[in-house]
Amino acid sequence: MENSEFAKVFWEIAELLELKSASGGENRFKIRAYQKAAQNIENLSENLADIYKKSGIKGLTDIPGVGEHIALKIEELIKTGKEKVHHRLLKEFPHGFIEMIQVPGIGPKTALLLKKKFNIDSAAKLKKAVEKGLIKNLPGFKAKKIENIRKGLELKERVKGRFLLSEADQYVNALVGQLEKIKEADRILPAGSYRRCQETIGDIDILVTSKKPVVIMEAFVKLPQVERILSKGDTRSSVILKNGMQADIRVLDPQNFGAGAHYFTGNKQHNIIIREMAVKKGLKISEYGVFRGNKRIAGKTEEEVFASVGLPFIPPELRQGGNEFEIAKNNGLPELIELSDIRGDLHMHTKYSDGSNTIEEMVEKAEELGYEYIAITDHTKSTRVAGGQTEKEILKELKEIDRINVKLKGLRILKGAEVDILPDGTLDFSDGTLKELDVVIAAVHSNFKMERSKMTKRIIRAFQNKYVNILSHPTGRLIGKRDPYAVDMEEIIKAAKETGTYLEINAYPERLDLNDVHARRAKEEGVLLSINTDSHAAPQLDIMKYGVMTARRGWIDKKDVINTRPLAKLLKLLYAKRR
Ligand code: DGT
Ligand code: CA
Ligand code: CA
Repeated sequence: MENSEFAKVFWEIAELLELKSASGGENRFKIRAYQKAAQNIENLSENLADIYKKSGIKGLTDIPGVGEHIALKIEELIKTGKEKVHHRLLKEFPHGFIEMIQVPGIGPKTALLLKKKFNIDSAAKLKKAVEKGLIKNLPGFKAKKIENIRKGLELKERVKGRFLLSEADQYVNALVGQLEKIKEADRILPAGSYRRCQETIGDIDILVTSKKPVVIMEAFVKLPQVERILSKGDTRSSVILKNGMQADIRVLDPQNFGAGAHYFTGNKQHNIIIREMAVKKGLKISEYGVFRGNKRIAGKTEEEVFASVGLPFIPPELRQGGNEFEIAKNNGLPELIELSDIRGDLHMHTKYSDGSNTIEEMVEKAEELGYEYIAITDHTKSTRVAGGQTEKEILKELKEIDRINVKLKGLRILKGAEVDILPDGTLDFSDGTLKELDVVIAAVHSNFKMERSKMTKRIIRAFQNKYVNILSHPTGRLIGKRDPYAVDMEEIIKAAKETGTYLEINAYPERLDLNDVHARRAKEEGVLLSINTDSHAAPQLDIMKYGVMTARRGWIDKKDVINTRPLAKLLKLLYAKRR
């Protein structure tokens, strides 16, 4: 089982318990515990089953948010593939119910009500009922609420069948690990949207080179991650994995590695343009190589393929079928940022608000990553649900940071907070308190449905505060769950530039916000970015890679990012606005 499958079981238990609690009973605390465990498991870089194999229950309980109770359930899942509570709940509520409460805008109470009054118990039935205008005369169901449900259904439809990059990542790593064990496999390259680091992945494409394709095929369809075989041939096969994702595999002769890698990486539009360029030079490019007439002139490496049409190597993330060709030809490609360029993480939560770990535990993980600095940025008072601190309460945390810093050698903890931008654009901490902080992250956590111009003004007003350094998750979107709020990004970018405020690329897999397009626009306008994890538990500091991937898709260079700077330079950038 992959981590995302374990997580899914716990998310479902939480959701189903919530359903139960809507009809009376079940406590919040228990539900929250399941959610926390699910979230932490999802963002874990090491596989749960491996942890269990190595260190047993003890290894599991070392994971933040996983206590004895949850650890035993994980053990049960590993041993039997099932878990009792989950199983019992699934029997009690029809499966369509889970689907239905996952529609943005539908909570457990609404779901139960719809079932009771209209016998709606699946997303499909709900869609029909909304389309036909059947949902009416229900208490609390105003036109606006029904409109929100309609939008929620639409959003779900749009992302249907696509998976978060982080979820694909777990499967790709597992599959590649297995394929590497086959001695007939020469090179193994996960290609397609995964290699281009797109924020969502439709299916996984894996290229393998080998002199013995049939052996590879036989082994591939038998891998433990495979649920069902869609097709199986001598050089290509497609399967459905345990999480419902499709994976395509293609085997080519080793001499075709470069041409094959280029072809299967895409995107489609990029491939089409390259082929047109080749045709103009009297060449033909396919996954089998570059040809002049019947003569194969290149194809062993991707560099050769690009060179045949007069281009330098274009990194996969930039193969977007846009203006990468022109820019590459003029030697204008950026030197894309890499994970190893990151010197610290400026956004994370601890037990002082809604995080699972202490400051010291966050520090320990940061030291493991070789960071020079981290900023602790717990929530402030308006975000009550996330344990936001008052101005008085944070003083205790700041003192603790001082105490720990004295003891630390290589790493420096910066004092910070993730401060709420209130509806009128003021902040929920006074300047007197903000002054005590090294890093002020500002974020919108309420009133998402504001009108576009009002939301834009709200955020720009926050930029005008000289203590505000970084705008966190600038559009508030949650991939597949919540659309970005209406905001004029061009205005935001302009205002960021004018005020010396930095924009965040939030690395949380369902946020990736700024997205690639906005990140590129910000760079063009000379706005600096900060790539942060927004971690709520120590192991999540590892999700930095998804932020870096998004940055790379946004043509971002190490120079464009403040947390690639050594500490002294970073502090200069953070304090620049106050002068
Ligand atoms: P996805 O799976 O929807 O996230 O996106 P991709 O880009 O992984 O698309 P996929 O899996 O359909 O195909 C993988 C790559 O294979 C794609 O990026 C480019 C190449 N490819 C697929 N179909 C075509 C085609 O009809 N023409 C060309 N030139 N290339 C194709
Ligand atoms: Ca694909
Ligand atoms: Ca595919």
